[in-house]
Amino acid sequence: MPDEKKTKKEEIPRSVDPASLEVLAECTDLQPIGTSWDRLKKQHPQCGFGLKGLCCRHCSMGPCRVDASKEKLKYGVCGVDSDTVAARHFVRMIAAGAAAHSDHGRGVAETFLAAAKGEAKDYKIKDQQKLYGLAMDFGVEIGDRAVEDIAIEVGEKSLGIFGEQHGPIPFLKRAPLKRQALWKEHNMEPRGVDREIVECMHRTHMGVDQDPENLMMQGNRAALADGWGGSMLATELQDIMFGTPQPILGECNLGVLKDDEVNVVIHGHEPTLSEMVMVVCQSPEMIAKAKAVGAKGINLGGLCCSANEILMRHGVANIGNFLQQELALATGAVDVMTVDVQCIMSSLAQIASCFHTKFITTNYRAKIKGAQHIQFEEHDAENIARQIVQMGIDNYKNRGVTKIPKAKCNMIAGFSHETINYLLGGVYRSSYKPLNENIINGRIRGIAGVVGCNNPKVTHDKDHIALVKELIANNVIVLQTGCSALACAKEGLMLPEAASQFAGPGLAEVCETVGIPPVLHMGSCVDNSRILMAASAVVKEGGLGDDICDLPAVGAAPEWMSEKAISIGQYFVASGVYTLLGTTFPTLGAEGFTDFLFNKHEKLTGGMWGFEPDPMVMARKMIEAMDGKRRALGLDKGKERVLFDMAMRRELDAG
Ligand code: NFS
Repeated sequence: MPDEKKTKKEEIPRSVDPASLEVLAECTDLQPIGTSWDRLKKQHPQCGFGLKGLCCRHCSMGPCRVDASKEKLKYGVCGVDSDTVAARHFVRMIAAGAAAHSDHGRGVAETFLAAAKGEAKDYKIKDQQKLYGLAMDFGVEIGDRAVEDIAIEVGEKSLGIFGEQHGPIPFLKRAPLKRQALWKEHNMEPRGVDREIVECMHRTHMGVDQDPENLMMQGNRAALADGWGGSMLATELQDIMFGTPQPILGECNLGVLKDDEVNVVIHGHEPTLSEMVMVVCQSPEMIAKAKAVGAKGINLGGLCCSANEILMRHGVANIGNFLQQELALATGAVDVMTVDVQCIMSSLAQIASCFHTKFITTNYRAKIKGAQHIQFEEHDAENIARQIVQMGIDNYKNRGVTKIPKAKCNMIAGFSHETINYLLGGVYRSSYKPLNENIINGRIRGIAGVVGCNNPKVTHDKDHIALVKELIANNVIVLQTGCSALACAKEGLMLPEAASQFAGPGLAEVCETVGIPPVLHMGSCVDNSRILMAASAVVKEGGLGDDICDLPAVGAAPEWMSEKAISIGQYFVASGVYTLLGTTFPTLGAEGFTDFLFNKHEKLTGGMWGFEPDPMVMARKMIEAMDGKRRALGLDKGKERVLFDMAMRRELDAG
């Protein structure tokens, strides 16, 4: 049996964020439900088998606890061993994560198609160039056709990709040629994400696929169908409808809530409603209504990835990341909060009921007991948004005492991969060449993608910040999304001046020359697909090998908690990136399978998983891996290497 003492956590500080600590100190009146930290404490000791991936409840002969190190528990009732139990569980996590991203993507595709057909009049095509780019990806004729016609065909093709039966899905072509060949060779090219997820569920059903490595072939396909499919589609279509992000100034942390304005808060993931709420909050008519009830105006703020979406496109204030959703309500200052899908704590309706807050669910997929449901319909988007904002205005007068912390921080968000291209190369010569040159000459040691959630098992935001600070101090440029991005933004790492304050001399010099922070906010979690695009662009620029696995690039999710993080990590691993999790790793009880993920997988895709709970050690492992890639590229010799320009390439080809 798992040792109780070992699973019992010592008390650790709940957060490093002063605003969160301030609200937590006052949070004594949320009983019986409390905060996630309170509930985690009550859950201790947590199930040791579950923690290590050794609990199987896929059939009613179980639940079985299967542990190879215990004679009695070597096999489940059906004969399954620990490696297969852990592998099945891991593949199901990938399937669930991929489903979440991709069902979001499908919702966006449906709104996009309705907008193109004129059935969702409140949405427009904002980025025509990107639409044309997508049309070319899908083989949709452009010619002199009307934008709407092209958009309809692109929308239909996009929707079709989710259910694509034969594959490979079209965005795989965006990867470096060598990567595409590797996927083909290993039969890893995904079909549509729907099909890959169904196959994950089939293979992990009792008595089907019992070979952990074969199971992971399917896990890889499903994850790739997410990263290069569902998630990438979500990002592309959102950019076309709402605009491709460009660097923009924003504010973050609980201190953005306002005492004298109506606070409207949106939480969740899908930007279709939040974009409309933003439009409505800015309308003179609604502002006048807010003033009529004694408020100075309407203050819109976001939480989690909904926040990232409207922050990076419009600079809308960002209240906080995953562990701050309960704290936002606990300030007593939220007049209305809407939630759509994903990462919404089940406690919110109860916490809202401790205050005057109206708590509204908006997606039929995600209803919550105790919440009011207002179904969001794309064809009536603005009206529904107006109804929600009006509820906030009407509720303003019911506010009791508020406890809004002062702490907030400026940040720059909105670094899409197109913007990075443009910033680095300039308007006439947008290119990743300056980035590649600076990696080659050693000013920049490598690229890290640091992403993912918060988890109350570790001190809120601490590991994100410690890891990212250590990386930039060692001249590693950091690309971020999701709640990790928000953690570092609150620490001031997403400001240009962070370069001189925190970055090593080489990285600081590059950032100061270009005018960017050393830590770049690339968006929400579906926007991890932007990091895939950036990595592919760096490979294509030349001089750093010919596949993603050749790059000095590493991924990490130090405070992860969601199944989406597993899907994201797996599509990075399948794309050739060494990717580390912090906090915990869900297969550690299954030695053979974990060894496959942490070591042997590299032979398959050039990428593998790692686990390291200490952020400083994690940084060291990431830097060592980057240095290893630099050595393999011959970049450790210290001599200036010359990037091949077109003339030199032609000469080479002729020779
Ligand atoms: Ni990503 Fe965004 Fe945050 Fe984690 Fe949840 S909000 S989609 S899953 S917790 S980063």
